[in-house]
Amino acid sequence: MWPVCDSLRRDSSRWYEDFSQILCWTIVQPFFYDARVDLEALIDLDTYPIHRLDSPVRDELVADTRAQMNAVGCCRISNFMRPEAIDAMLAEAVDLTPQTFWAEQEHNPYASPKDPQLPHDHPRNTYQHRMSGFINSDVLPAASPLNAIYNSNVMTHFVWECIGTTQPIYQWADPLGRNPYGVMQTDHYFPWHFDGNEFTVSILVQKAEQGGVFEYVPDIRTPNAENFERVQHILEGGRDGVHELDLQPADLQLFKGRFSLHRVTPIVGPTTRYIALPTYVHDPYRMNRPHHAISYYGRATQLHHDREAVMVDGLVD
Ligand SMILES: O=C(O)CCC(=O)C(=O)O
Ligand SMILES: [Fe+2]
Repeated sequence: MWPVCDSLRRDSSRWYEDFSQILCWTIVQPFFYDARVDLEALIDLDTYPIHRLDSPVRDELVADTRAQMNAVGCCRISNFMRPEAIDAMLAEAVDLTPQTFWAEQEHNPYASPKDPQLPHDHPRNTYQHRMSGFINSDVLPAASPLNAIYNSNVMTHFVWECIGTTQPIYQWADPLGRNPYGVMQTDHYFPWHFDGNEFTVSILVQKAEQGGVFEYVPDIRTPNAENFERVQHILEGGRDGVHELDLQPADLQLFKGRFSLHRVTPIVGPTTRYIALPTYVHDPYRMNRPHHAISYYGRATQLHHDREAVMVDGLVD
């Protein structure tokens, strides 16, 4: 695969043999490589060479995803993952299912407490029934394929380019919500909400027989404007501006979860829907607010409480 490196290795002394790999990566290789992560085994790098900064295919891919993000606040890259990686993720998720935090509760789109100062039909006081689960990030084993994707700087950089932002993005500090698996079974429903983190990648691992469709309203709020009126319209069943994305296993989806109201429609049929959810943020220090962490992931850590007061934008949550 690397002709220059291979010829160096063939003719080399033992010392060179030992260090040629490092030299190849650090000197000869003209593009990114994250030495800790075997991306080749996880992502279809032949079709999507996200590690090759010099690749025109990568340039086109980034341009296409940015165009999708600009048009509809969301993008999809079909068959991004290798089938073997999806098999490994499914095996991991099934294995960890007994450790799922199942939530059956009412919550508003902001995962925040009620506000008695506001009218009862205000979006902050509009609670919808949620039944769904998360395999929290902190139960993933060290060798988890989902952790491998999330820990890849190549991946973070690629996501950043697809978003087309001038601000840096980071992997999230939140120990529970940073890269969980979402788990939904028969009749489960994940109602309209905003995420605490700005950007979410979704990798569908197993699709429900029917339902379990991701719906979203792109950029319904901005960092300084809640747009409660439009949010209320959607909560009351309005469909203005609602998009659907019928994600397929192995696709990658990227969306702006903090600014796009979104939900997952009820699951029909006996097949569990599993989805991997790596998240990205502009401020790597901040986490979900404790109320949000408790209602989504079952608990809040001391860190959630310590960082509760940090504000990253002008939004209520
Ligand atoms: O399951 C999905 O497709 C989206 C999940 C989601 O919105 C969330 O975990 O906040
Ligand atoms: Fe979400």
